[in-house]
Amino acid sequence: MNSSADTPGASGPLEATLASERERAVTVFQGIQDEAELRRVRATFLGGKGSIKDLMKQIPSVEKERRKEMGRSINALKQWVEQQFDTALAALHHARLEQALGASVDITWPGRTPATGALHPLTQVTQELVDVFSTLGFDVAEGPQVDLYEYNFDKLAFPPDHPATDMQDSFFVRTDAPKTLLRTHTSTIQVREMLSRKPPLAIVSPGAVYRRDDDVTHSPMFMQLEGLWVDKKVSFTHLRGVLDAFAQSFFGPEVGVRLRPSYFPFVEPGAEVDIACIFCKPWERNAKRTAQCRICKGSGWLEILGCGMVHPEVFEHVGYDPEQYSGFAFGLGIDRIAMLRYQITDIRLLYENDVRFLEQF
Ligand code: FA5
Repeated sequence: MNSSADTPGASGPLEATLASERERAVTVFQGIQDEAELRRVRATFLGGKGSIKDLMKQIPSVEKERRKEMGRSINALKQWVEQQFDTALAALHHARLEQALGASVDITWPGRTPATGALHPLTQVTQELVDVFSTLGFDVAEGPQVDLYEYNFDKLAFPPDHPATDMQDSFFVRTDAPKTLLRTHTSTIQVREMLSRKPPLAIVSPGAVYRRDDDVTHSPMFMQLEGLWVDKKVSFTHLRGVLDAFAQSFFGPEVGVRLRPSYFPFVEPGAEVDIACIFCKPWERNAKRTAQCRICKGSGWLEILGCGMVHPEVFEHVGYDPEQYSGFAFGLGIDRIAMLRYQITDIRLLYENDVRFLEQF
């Protein structure tokens, strides 16, 4: 045993306390399994109310010539206690480490998959759509979600009394001049691109749009992808060719496309586009399955977008010569495409951010 502490002769009560505290320090830390308990015991010696403080306080009562020696002995005791404590603490840490290293690990257990994020289904579909149209030669254009009323309606040849221009249908930001609103469709990009570029141009533009709609297939905020191709001698046949190529590349090579006449103020002629139902697959000629299909309601067709040849009045509004140039435009609902692809029956699921839903994609 190290006896760096002076062993005082038991010539007085102070010396007796020093000797007994020294003995106590040898045994008292042994066998303690808990670090907090070790520290509590240490404080009984070295704390503010510990025995060593007490001993210090008693020095003035010792004869003058022995005070120095007493001070040294108390300091030696202090070091001795620290030493005992450090040894006990190191032993405790060592025992804990041994225990941790000794614990057996079953390496046959399946690993825990770390939670990873993923792209939102609408982002995935948007990226795929952009990929398909990029392959067909379209650039990607972007524009603001708050835009001029003029670009959203007037330049696209909407008559002033068209129901879509009503405050009931659109979210207005400014109702005084210049009127601004949350764009109700991505067709604003047609105007912006044509005002800023000379033809020829071929662009697609995905983005969020807003309308006062809210039910299982209509959301107040939703996503559209606009397409526009302007050049000399662009014809309806080109439009048809691009739509066929897109549908077959995106939905599968068997999927047919049909166009039905429709009206949009900024195209002439205009059409609504259906694809053959990708759920009952009418091209496989299983009439019974098609008749019972709940998705296409037995028709064999699903509506996916609106399109048409750019109206000459729109060309005039953006400074293109309609005698020289022609073009086609289309606008598809990205939410609708995502709902078809993943068989989602309520559009609101796409905007609720429920991880239990989103982690399926
Ligand atoms: C338009 O918005 C036209 N701008 C499309 C267009 C562009 C036509 C270029 C011709 C030339 P429409 O209002 O039909 O058209 O909307 C297009 C698609 O957006 C719809 O087919 C539908 O899939 C989707 N859509 C419309 N309203 C909502 C809504 N509230 N929630 C989700 N999707 C919607």
